[in-house]
Amino acid sequence: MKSIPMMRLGLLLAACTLAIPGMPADYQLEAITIAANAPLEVHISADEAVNNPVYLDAQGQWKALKVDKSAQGISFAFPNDAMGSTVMLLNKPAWLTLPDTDVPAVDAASCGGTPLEVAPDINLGHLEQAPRNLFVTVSDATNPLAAGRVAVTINGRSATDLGGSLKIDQSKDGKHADIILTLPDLPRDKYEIRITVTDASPLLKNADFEQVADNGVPVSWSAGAWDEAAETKYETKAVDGGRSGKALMIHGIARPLNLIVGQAVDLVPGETYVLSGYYKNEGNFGHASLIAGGKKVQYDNMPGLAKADDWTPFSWEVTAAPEGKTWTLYLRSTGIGKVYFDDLNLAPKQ
Ligand SMILES: [Ca+2]
Ligand SMILES: [Ca+2]
Repeated sequence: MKSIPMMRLGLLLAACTLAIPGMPADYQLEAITIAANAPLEVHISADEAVNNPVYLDAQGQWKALKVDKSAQGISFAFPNDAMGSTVMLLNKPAWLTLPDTDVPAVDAASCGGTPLEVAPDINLGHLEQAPRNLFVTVSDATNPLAAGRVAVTINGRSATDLGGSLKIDQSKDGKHADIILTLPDLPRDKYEIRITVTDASPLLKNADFEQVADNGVPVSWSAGAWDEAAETKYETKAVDGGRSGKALMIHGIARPLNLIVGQAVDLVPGETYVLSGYYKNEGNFGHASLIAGGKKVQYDNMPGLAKADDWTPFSWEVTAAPEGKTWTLYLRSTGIGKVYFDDLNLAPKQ
């Protein structure tokens, strides 16, 4: 009997992360988060590499950080315009471009030497023989690809655990990569192969809510209410008075209220992420959820936020379900009153 496996090649492409564990040395980033309530002078060892150091100011702009070097070590003052907390790159590589608003794209794909039509999902249909290899070329317009974080699964399991092997040839600027997957011997069956590729930019888009659409809702986010009734009344929009510039306001006015502001996020299955940011809250409501597959695959909730009159940091650790395919991050409220979010960050746990 002939072997007739059917193969489906799914390509998930994601904008991703500032910190990239396991990347090749050429594209390694070390981001430092520093919080300070009072003037602060930071001293570090003279052995640390410092090159084009930058920090994020309270307006969400990357700026040069002034650093003093001496025989005793390296020192710098906490920037005044970072307002309490900042992310710094002491060693900002020349290749890193911030901000980055595009996601990686597939340029070419082939299977066993036969070219495939390029698409996010490629259905190979019924094949006479299991192919021995898959070849995909991907590129990012703005930043290097995170080659060390390319993930390949076959029916939800790691391709390398199943005996496959992965080779990645990255261009000198890092923005193009050939991904060559040599497949293990596969018995006759139906297979889904998923290749996840990320770049070196932050994962959430418009996470500081500075870009606002005509309807008042922050760009890249969609707002609405679940379980809405005739009595439901609410307002969701970007408002002035944020921790930086504008902030997201979710204002519950009349119940029932299950208010959501969501953004699709392209995560790597099984990887653990940290959502962090700042909030203000008129009551004890407001939280975040990570949902995959219409709640069926993953529905994780951050613990509810406490009342807070001033901008207050929060963070939440959550693992993307190994069997997940598409995720949406939701900022939510169920209370009557206002909850505000600003300066969010979503990044793989280091
Ligand atoms: Ca990009
Ligand atoms: Ca802001």
